Amino acid sequence: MRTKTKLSAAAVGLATTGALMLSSGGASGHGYTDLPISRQKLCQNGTVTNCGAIQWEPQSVEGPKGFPASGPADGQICSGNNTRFAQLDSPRTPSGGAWPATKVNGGQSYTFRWQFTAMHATSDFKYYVTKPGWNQNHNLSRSDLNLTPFLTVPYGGQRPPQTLSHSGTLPSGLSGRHVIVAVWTVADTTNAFYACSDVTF
Ligand SMILES: [Cu+2]
Repeated sequence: MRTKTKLSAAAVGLATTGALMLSSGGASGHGYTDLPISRQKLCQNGTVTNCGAIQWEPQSVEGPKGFPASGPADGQICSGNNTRFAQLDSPRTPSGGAWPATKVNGGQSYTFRWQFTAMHATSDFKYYVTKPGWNQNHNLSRSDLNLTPFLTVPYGGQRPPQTLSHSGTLPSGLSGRHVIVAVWTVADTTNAFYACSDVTF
């Protein structure tokens, strides 16, 4: 009897989870990068404060796919076109400082990492980086970026594990502060997830 009660409780729990998934469209929010650490993760872990709603849902930076030909508008790339996450687009944190930056070495291998709360069927992962002399004083735009990804990881429509790491070589010839834009393109929706990480070469 005791076991049966537990099973029933578990079944109710699953049903509730399913209902929540459906009510949020089933694809609203579900992954971010933590290596190098992304702006949304810095907000979530409290390193950067007063970020607004993103601090509760770093996995929710979901926007239209197809970057750079389509995708989020210039100035809204880091928020994936979500105005409620506009804090992520600003070159300054909500308290006015520079975004904390991860030290990286150009020309060397780096292991990028994603954390997923929903493992969507995936087309690929692509990584972009800002160009030498990019404008650090405005919201990130296509004109700031090398629009050819320095790393593409095809995923063939598979679902990733909860934590996914892959290695790639960081571009050489960059120095000082830059932004890496990671894009996770979902195979079976019109969307992708965006994560901006501040780095120092
Ligand atoms: Cu999702």
